[in-house]
Amino acid sequence: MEFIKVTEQHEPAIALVQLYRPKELNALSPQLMQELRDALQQLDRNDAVRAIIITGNEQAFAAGADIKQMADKSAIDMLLIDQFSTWDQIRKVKKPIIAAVSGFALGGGCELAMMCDMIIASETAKFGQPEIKIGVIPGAGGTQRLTKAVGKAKAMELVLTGRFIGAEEALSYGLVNKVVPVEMYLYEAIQLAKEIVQMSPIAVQLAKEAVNRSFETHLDEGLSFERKNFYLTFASEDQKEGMKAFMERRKADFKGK
Ligand code: CO8
Repeated sequence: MEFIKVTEQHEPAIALVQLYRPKELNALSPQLMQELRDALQQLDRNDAVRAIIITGNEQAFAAGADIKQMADKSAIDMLLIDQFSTWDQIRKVKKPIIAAVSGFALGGGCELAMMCDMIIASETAKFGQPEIKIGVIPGAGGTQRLTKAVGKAKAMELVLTGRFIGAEEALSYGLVNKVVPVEMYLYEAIQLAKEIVQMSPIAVQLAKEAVNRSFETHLDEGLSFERKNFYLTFASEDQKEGMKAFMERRKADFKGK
């Protein structure tokens, strides 16, 4: 892989995926996105991995889709290149994904961070959907996920003006989970991942799926989906172990079965 660096055992059960196109501020070219998709799919299949962190570098998480590679394309070129199928495949990853964001998370970069399950931001992080400034609109979920995350008024403002917001402002809107000094953002993301990997991976997967379902459906259907996933946890050995450990006043040892 040229633009993605994967460290599978960064910490036990935690994989670190780094976007690595530093000179272009990690602009999300089709090749980078395909490599990211391949890396995430491999990690999703790897039983030793229970949580994934996606990060960039201090300067940029990602400054958006690669404008230079898109500039002269026609609508039909874009349709045929069909970059969004890669994004759709990434969306289907079952394991929890944390975005560790420092610097620019713009356009597709902001959309990629929002596609992750949680965002840890450094104080220097800047989020925005500046597509409007180059004559287009967000295309990888920005109008939908940003609106769901921060509400209509702010989403409309950010999408129509293209202005960036800092990490604290993003925190105040509920876009990110936590803001920490720049030297801590990766560490904080790892701490969060470490908590999650101690849980039953089956329950984590079913919970992630159920939370995500709330964005896609109305309450009745969402509750029914949640209930079925809840029942399903009772088919796992981890449920027996978790409840037994509670009664025996010890820490559960979840095997992912
Ligand atoms: N695409 C390609 N190259 C980029 C991008 C980008 N999005 N962003 C930065 N770069 C390159 C610059 O061209 C420059 O390279 P070079 O020196 O060879 O010209 C290098 O990265 C450094 O950038 P700057 O010199 O501009 O650095 P500054 O610190 O002055 O500015 C900014 C940083 C503010 C981040 C600025 O680079 C910028 O505004 N970038 C573009 C941000 C943007 O508009 N993003 C949205 C892109 S459109 C999009 O994401 C649509 C998503 C739709 C779905 C995706 C699937 C198709």
